[in-house]
Amino acid sequence: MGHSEKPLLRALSGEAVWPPPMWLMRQAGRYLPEFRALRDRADFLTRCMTPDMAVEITLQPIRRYAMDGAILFSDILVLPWAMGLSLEFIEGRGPVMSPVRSAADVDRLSPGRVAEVTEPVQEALRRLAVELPSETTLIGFAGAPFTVACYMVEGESAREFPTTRSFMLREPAVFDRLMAILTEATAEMLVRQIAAGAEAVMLFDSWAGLLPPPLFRRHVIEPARQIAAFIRARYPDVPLIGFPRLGGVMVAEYAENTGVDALALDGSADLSVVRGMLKTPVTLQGNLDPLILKEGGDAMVKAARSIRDSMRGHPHVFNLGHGVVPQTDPEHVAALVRAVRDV
Ligand code: 1CP
Repeated sequence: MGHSEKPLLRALSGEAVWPPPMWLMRQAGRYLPEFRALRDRADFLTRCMTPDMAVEITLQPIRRYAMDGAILFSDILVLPWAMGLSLEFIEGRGPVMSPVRSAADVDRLSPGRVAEVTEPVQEALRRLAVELPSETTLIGFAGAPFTVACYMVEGESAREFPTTRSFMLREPAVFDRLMAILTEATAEMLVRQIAAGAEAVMLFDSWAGLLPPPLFRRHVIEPARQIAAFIRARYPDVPLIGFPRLGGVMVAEYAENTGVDALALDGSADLSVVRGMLKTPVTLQGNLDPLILKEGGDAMVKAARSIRDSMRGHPHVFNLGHGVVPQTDPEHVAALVRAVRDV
């Protein structure tokens, strides 16, 4: 299938495709028995940095469900790790890093070594570009600078990231310096992913919703605008999906001012209302609640169809509002795929 005939790429370039193309955030993961089988063989970072494993895990949900998009198996925290920060994924606690909380800590980062350290990621993308079915779109990704900074300053996950937000307010110059390093490194990393075969890229700003409007403009919209411009200057035809999670009414400004091609929405957004807020049309992606998918049944089919049908005639990529939760029955995902594709 030619590049421009892939349903997901058509939708991301602004075409209303019916039924909408679909893929799911965290479509590769712990809810799949074939993922759990591999998981016991190596730790998380090893799986990300070993092309054989990253390729295999990326392909698992494609084989099972023929999703329209294959998102590379990796993690947003590979970038700070590649800059030299220690990183461990601890069962039940999530990612743990050595915290960055001073100018000296920021100066110790080594953005210059990222390209070399992440070479196995590019290798996985090159192999996937060859191995994927011809109608499937290969998606690269990165964490947005603010969300990655949250994990770096906090040193671990948190519900509200209080240390990071206090640090941002108390040490704005140091925080700005960290954001500048992350913005540049993220843009360069996404361009390398595209060079290796990614046909679309997504920027995950999972914690964007924590910021008040002036700081949302400064730390969410402005870095995304710079990253989008950097990519567009080199690859004008590769779509960028932005995900300012829980951004509320700020998502309209995000879509207008960043230059992203598609706006991914969390489960709290009403797609029709957001569409009405936008002056420049962008493709909308989303946004079934992952817990509705976990429960499954008729209620899930109804909720999915309601989202799908509300976007009929407009450019839409069907997805969840956040990642698949590990307790999800793989049969519920199969039922969701049928619900979205049966017309
Ligand atoms: O072995 C395991 O179970 C590890 C779980 C896991 C997985 C499967 C982690 C640790 N990361 C991933 C893969 C991953 N992470 C992908 C792969 C592709 C796919 O979607 O199938 C992607 C796109 C991510 C992105 C990611 N990682 C985000 C942004 C999206 C989101 O979920 O908000 C974030 C915030 C992370 C950090 C992270 N990595 C892993 C965990 C458990 C977390 C979240 C910790 C937290 O809740 O704060």
